[in-house]
Amino acid sequence: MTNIALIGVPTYAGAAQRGCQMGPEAYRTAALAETLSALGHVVEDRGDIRPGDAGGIPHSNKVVKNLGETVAWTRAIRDAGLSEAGFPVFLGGDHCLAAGSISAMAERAAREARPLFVLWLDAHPDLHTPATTTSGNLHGAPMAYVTGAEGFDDYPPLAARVEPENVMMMGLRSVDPAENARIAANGFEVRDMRSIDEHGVAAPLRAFLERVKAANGRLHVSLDVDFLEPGIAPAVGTTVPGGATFREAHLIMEMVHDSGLASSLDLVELNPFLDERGRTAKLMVDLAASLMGRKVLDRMTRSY
Ligand code: NNH
Ligand code: MN
Ligand code: MN
Ligand code: MN
Repeated sequence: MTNIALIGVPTYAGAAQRGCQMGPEAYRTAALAETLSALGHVVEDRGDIRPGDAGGIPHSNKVVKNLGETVAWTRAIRDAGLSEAGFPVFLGGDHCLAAGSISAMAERAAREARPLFVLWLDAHPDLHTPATTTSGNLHGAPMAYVTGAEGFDDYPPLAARVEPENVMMMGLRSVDPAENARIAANGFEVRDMRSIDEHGVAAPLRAFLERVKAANGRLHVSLDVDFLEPGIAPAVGTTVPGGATFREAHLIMEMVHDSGLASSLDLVELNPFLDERGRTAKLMVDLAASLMGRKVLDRMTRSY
């Protein structure tokens, strides 16, 4: 039994288009709390948080969009994460959310003198800085921030950074040149879609989980909807063909559950405006349920 806190983060500040701000309500409508409660967990819905004051940070510059707003969200999300004692599930909202959630979890881990590991499930590495982004969308930047890249002077200072070698990225298939350079220069463990196609998800994930365990680490899972094949998860503004299958995604969640190592989760980039009869929201809820212990024989209880 785990004490789970649902933290709604209705932001679209980092995304290219509106809609992600409806994500938390879509997860509630898809019965996330009830589904996790049925597994025997104690689930509390904290409701939605709000961004604080942007405090003089310009809203945008020539390239970067919604900078002040994103920074204000980052601070609010981090504070919300720091005040949780249990297992927080951050309901996005776009992936700029991870700047706050992961920095909070890294700080919590550091207080226990433990390292934070991150399992990053995404078509994209989100390794831009405000200086390298070409889209200007800050959902493309949280991983660079939490690993201590330069150029985030307007963001809250990091209490603890995540070591790039403690990050495993799975499912990458859309990487910009500046991000590629950052991957090459730092020690991120990358299992891109080519690698998954050749070797599957189980062996590399098992090895990663062993590393987390050996280091007595905490583990944060960040699940971007676009990790998944667009045919099964259409509700995201940045679909990329060739995504993870239903089977791969569930296997990852089940293996992480069996490891007993996960301590926090992001569900990000769901854009309910783009969904088909709630199927993506329901799939994300089912993946969260697999992460929290639902078994394979129980999971096919509804159709999408
Ligand atoms: N790298 C692109 C950008 O900076 C795409 C980022 N979009 C995402 N990331 N959805 O997960 O805009
Ligand atoms: Mn992302
Ligand atoms: Mn993505
Ligand atoms: Mn983008």
